[in-house]
Amino acid sequence: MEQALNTIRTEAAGLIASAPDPAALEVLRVRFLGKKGELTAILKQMGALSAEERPVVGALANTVREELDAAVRERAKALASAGQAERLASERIDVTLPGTPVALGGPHPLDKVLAELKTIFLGMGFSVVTGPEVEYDDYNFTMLNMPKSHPSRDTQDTFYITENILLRTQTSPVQIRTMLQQQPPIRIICPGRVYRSDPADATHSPLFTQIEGLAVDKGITFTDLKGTLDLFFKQLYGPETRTRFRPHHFAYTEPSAEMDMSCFKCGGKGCPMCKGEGWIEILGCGMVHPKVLENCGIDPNVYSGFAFGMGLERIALMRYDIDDMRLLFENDLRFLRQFR
Ligand code: 2NL
Repeated sequence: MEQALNTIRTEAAGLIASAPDPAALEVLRVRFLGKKGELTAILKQMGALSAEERPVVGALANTVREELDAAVRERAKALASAGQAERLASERIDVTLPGTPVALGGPHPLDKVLAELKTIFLGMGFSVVTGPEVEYDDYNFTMLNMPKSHPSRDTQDTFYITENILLRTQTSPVQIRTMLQQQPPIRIICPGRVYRSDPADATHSPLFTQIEGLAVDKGITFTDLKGTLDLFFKQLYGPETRTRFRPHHFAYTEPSAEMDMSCFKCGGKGCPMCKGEGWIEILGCGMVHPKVLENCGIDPNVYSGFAFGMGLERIALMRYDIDDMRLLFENDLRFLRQFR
C-alpha cells in the first residue's frame, strides 16, 4: 500500500506540474484527489491493515494529499498568470490609432442671421423674448385692433386649431403678453416661427421666421423709430446704408410705414437685385396704436411706443445670395454645409 501511495505521489506530481491548461488540471485533480479518486480508493482499503501499519500508512496518505493539493494550487496559479499574460498580449490596443470621425453639425443660415440681429439689438438695450407658436386668436388679432370681422385678417389667413386658438401669424402676441405683464419702459425683440396659409414658392413659405421689435416709454416718437432702424441696418449692412420710410397701413400702428434700405449690391444706382429701383423693401413699422396700448392696460396718454416687424428669411437670402427660400427649409446637407 505504501508503494501504491508513492507511485501516485510521483506520477501525479509529474502530471500536475505539466498540466497544459486549467481544464486539464481540473481533470487531474478529480482523478487523484476527488471523492472517487485514486487516493481515496487506497484509503478505503486501510481497514485491511494491521493496527501497527495503519498510522504509518495514514500519515503517508495525508502527506501525499497535502503535497498534491499544494501542487494543484501552484500549477493553477502559474496557468492563470500565463493566461493573463497571453490575453494582455493578444488584446493589446494601439491607442495611437486615429479614431472614427464624428460628424459635426454647424449653425443653420437662419440661426447665423438671427444671432447677428440679436447682437445688434442687445447692443441697443433690447432684450429677447419668445412665446408660444400656438396662440389665442385674441392675442394674435383682437388685441391688435383686428376684431373677428376685420379685413386685415384676410391677408394673414392662418391655421386654426379651434375657433379661438390658432398658429400665430406674427410674433406680436409675444409683445402683447409682455405689455400685459409689465408697465413701460419696454424694449424687446421677439424672434420666432409664424404661420400663414400661403403656398410655398421661391419667396413665400407657409412657415417663416419673423422678428418683431417693440419700444414703449414716455416720450417715444417716430424719430426714435427711424433712428433705431436706420442704425440697425447700418450695423447690419455697413455704414453707407441709407433708409427711407413710405406711408403704409397696419391696423395695430398709427401712423404706419414701410421701410426700404438702399440696395446693398449696387449702393442705390439700380441693379437686378433691386430691380433697378436702388431700394429694397425690408420691413413694416409704425407707432403702436393707442387702442393696442389701452387693450394691454398701458395708458396711451402717458406712454407711446414704436413697433416693427420683418421676415428673417428675406434677410438671410440677401445676406448669403440665396435665390430660393425653400432651400432654407429643405435641409439638404449639400446646401447647409456651405454655412459651416
Ligand atoms: C411686417 C410688419 C409689423 C408690428 C409688426 C406690432 C406689435 C405690437 C403693436 C404694434 Cl404689440 N405693432 N408689430 C408693427 C408694424 C409692422 O410687421 O411686415 N411683418 C412681416
